[in-house]
Amino acid sequence: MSKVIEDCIFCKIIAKEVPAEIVYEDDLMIAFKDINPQAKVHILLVPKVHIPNNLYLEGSHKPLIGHIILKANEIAKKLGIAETGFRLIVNNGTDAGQEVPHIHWHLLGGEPLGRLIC
Ligand code: D5M
Repeated sequence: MSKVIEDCIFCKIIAKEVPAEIVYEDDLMIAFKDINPQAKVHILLVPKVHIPNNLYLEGSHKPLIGHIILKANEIAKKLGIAETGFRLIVNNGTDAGQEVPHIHWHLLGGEPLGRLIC
């Protein structure tokens, strides 16, 4: 069981203290529907360990990151958005608009998403 960080909404979802529409879960991560979807399909992929954002990742997290990125493919297939395409996004810090300081990957798809400048 991961340590619940007080006031972290994602830690509370992981601890089942706050409900969420979970689409996948294992020992390392959880995936659930975003409460404020920005696309037809909008899933958040969240490690169970509390890591605030990308800057806090360490070498020891490499297997965890690989696991989450590969699970994104599986979840995209399961939800029927793999063939038409999807986007994986991580917001880091204030300028990126990160609201929840527990690292997470946004998995977006199910409709044309528009083109990003970068
Ligand atoms: O994205 C944080 C995302 O987390 C944002 O799209 C809303 C979502 N969110 C916040 N609270 C919840 C709960 N309780 N359930 C599901 N989704 C939630 P960021 O990249 O930090 O801006």
